[in-house]
Amino acid sequence: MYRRAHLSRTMTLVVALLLTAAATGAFAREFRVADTQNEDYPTVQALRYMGSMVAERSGGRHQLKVFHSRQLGEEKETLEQTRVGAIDLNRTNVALIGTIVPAMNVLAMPFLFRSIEHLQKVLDGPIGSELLGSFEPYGFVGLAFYDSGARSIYNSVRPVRAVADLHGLRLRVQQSEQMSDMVRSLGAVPVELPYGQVLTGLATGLIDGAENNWPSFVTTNHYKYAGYYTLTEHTVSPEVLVMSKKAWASLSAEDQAIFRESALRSSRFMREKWKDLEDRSRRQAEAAGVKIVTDFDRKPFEAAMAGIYAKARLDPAIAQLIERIGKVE
Ligand code: GTR
Repeated sequence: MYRRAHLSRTMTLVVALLLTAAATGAFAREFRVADTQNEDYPTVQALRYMGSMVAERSGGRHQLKVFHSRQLGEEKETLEQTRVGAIDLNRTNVALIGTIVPAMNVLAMPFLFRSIEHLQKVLDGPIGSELLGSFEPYGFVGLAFYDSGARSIYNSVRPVRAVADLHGLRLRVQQSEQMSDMVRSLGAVPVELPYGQVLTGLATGLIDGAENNWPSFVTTNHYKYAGYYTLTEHTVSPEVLVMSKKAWASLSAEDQAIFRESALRSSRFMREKWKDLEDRSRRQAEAAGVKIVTDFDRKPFEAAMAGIYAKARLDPAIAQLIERIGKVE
């Protein structure tokens, strides 16, 4: 009798402990993170850095397992999976998540930011925090932005010095309506392709070119097929790290703070790595014979975007955000 009572008390205690552990997220867990870039890319390094901070600060309870190089799929699909909680964290470009979270499209608006410094001011200030807080209705929690330079147009056909030179060129864009609209506004033909298909697209002539920052242009080998890079610097669309709301809810408040803080630190870490790779990539492309077009008038490219702004401003919240960003000094 005594033994049975003792046993049941022990069981109750065990169950209570397990429930507390579950409620406080004290169970050790491995979180799966998706990144489309290669193993050495600064975003992947930043995620690893975040992973070691999370492990250290949680006393080894939580780990991040980073899947780079599209191991979990292309950005569009991994985002859907993150949304439903099948992937825990995702480092994606704002242009992709902008198809789900409209405010992210604003960060991918052509010619909105005057410089990288302007972008950094916005991301590091109150607008950046507000934007990170705006993901929840869409199934995500925004953890940090990683600014990743400016994107420019490259192609294999001719040096582009004027909008007219783009006429009829088939340019790959990310799977985003806004990016397609942008290329169409310049008189080129947008071809929406996942990142992993661009190299084959260039090699087979399915597309004539694409647009991206220096590190992406070079680390993917696109520069071996597209020998003309025009410094349009049309967007400075940053990357963003999101967590699935489901995974977030499994963390205790204390662990949530650890994730947030580690993500923010990883964003500073990435900033340091970035500049160096950007310079090295540009030099590598130049050394390989890529013709860089810098002596051209950027104004007509900018003017061609009027339609995109008119479309975006149809949403009053977006119009207001564009205006606020413009006013950040
Ligand atoms: C890169 C970005 C990727 C991906 C890629 C693309 O600059 O880091 O996340 O969006 O561009 O063009 O698909």
